[in-house]
Amino acid sequence: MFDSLQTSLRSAFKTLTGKGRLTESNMRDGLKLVEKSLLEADVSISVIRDFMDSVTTKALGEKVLLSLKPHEQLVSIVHQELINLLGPVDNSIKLREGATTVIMMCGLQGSGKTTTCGKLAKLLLHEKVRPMLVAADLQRPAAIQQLRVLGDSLGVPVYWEEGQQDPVKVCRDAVAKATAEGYKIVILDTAGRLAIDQELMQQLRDIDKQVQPHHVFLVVDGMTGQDAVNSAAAFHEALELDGVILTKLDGDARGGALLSVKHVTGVPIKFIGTGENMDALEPFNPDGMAGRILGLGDIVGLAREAQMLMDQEEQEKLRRQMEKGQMTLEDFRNHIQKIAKPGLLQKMVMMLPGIPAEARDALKQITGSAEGAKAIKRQVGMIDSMTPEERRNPKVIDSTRRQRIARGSGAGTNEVSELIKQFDSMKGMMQMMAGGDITDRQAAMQKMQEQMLNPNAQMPKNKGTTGKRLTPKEREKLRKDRERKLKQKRKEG
Ligand SMILES: Nc1nc2c(ncn2[C@@H]2O[C@H](COP(=O)(O)OP(=O)(O)OP(=O)(O)O)[C@@H](O)[C@H]2O)c(=O)[nH]1
Ligand SMILES: [Mg+2]
Repeated sequence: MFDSLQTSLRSAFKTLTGKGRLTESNMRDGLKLVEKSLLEADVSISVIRDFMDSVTTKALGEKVLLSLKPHEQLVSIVHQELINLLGPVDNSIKLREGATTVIMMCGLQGSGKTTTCGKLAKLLLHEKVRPMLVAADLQRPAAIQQLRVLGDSLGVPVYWEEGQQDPVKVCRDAVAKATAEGYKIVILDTAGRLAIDQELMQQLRDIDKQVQPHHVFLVVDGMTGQDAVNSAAAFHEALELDGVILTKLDGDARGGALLSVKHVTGVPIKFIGTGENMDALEPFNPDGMAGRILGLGDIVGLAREAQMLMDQEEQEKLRRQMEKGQMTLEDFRNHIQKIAKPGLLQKMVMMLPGIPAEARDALKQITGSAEGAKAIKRQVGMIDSMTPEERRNPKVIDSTRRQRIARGSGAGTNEVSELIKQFDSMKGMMQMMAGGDITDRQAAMQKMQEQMLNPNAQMPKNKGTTGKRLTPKEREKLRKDRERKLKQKRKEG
C-alpha cells in the first residue's frame, strides 16, 4: 500500500538524520522533499498547500529545532497532520431502531460498487445483522447476475426483477419487501458510468428522491488519483454523500485519492477496500492509515484483523491464555491454520510498524507465496504428530521423541526443534502483547519483526508478566536525563 509514497517520505526524513544541529535551512530542505513526495503521489495541489503550511509552521518552531532528534520530531508532526487531514471519521453505520436502514452505493463504472456491496454484507453478517442486497444496476446485462452470485456465496438474499427497465421501481419494491420482512439493512447496488453524465446523475437523484436512502456512499477507485476526487465532488453536489469508500488500495495506488478526498469534498472516508475477496474491507481509521503511510504500523488495524478470525468466546479464551503464558502447541496450530488464509498474513505484515521497504518486499513475497502456505502446512503436520502431552508441554520432547515426530510428519528433526523454539518465543511475545499497555505491545511487535527478519536470533525469554518493561522509577530517571540534556543543548545554542 502506497509503497512509493512511503519510500519517498522516508528518504525525506532521512535527510535530517545525523545532522549535527538543525537549522531552519536544513529543515526547509527536508520539508521540500516531503512536499515533493506528496506531489508525486498525485495529491491535490490545494491539499498539499494547506498541509505544508501547517507542517512548516510546526516544524520550524523552536521546540523542534532545539530537540535532540529533529528527524523524529518531523515524523511525528507529519504523522499528526496526516491524521488531521484524513479524519476524524466515524465508521459506524447508524441502524434505525426497529426500522429498515437503506444504504445506496454509487460511483463510476468499475469503481468496485458491486464488490463492495458484497463486502459490506459480509461485514454486517459478522456483526450479526442480515442485510438484503438489491440489483438496481439495469445498465449492464450481467450486473444482476454478478450480484446474485455474490449473494449466493455469502448466503445473503438478493432482490431483483426480471426484465425490469426502471431502477427506481426496483429500489422502491425492494425496500417495501425488506421492510415487510423485517430486514435491518438494505443495500442498493446502482449502475455506474464511464464518466459523470446527466442521465446517470438524474437516475441517482430519482432513486434518492423516491426511496430516500438513509446513507449514500460513494465508491471511488483509489488507483485513479485526482480524477477520482473531481468526480467525488460532482457526486457530492448531486446527492449529498455521507461517506466515501475507497477501493483497490491493495494495488499500487499512489495515495493521491486517499489524501485528497476528505479535504476537497469534506466527505469522510468510511471504509477502504484492500483486495478482491469478500474479507477485504476495513473500517477506515485515520491514525492507523497515517501510521501505515509513514511505516509506523497500524496496531489497531492489526488487532482488528486478528479479531475478525475468531468469535468473542475464542478471543476471550486466547486473551486469558496469552496473559498467563498458557498457550499450548494445540492452540498455536489452530491459530496458524487460521492465519494461513490466502492473502491475510500478507495484509497483516503490511500493517507491522517500522519494517524497512526492502524487508517489507521480502516478507510480502514469503507471506503471499505458496511456499509460505506450505511451511505452515508442515508445521501443522509436525504438531499433529505429537502426543497430547507433548503439545501441552513441549519440554518433554527429547531427541527420541523428536525423531518420532519428524518421521511421522516427514519433516527433519531440526525442523521440529525450530518449531518448538519459534513457539516458545511467540508465547513470550504474546504474553507481552496481552498483558501490557501500548508501549509493551509496541515492544512486542518490534521483537516479532526482528524474529521474522532473522529467524535464528535468540528471543529474550519473557519473565513474569511484564517482560522487559522499565519500572516507573527507571522511566522517570530516563525522562529527567532527557530533559537535562535538552536544557544543556538550549544553553549551548
Ligand atoms: N484489487 C482490488 N480489486 C477490487 C477491489 N474492489 C473491487 N475490485 C475489482 O474491481 C473490478 C470491478 O469491480 P465491480 O464491483 O464490478 O465494480 P462496479 O463499480 O460494480 O462496476 P460497474 O457495475 O460496471 O459500474 C472487479 O474485478 C473487482 O474484483 C479492491 O479493493 N481491490
Ligand atoms: Mg456493479
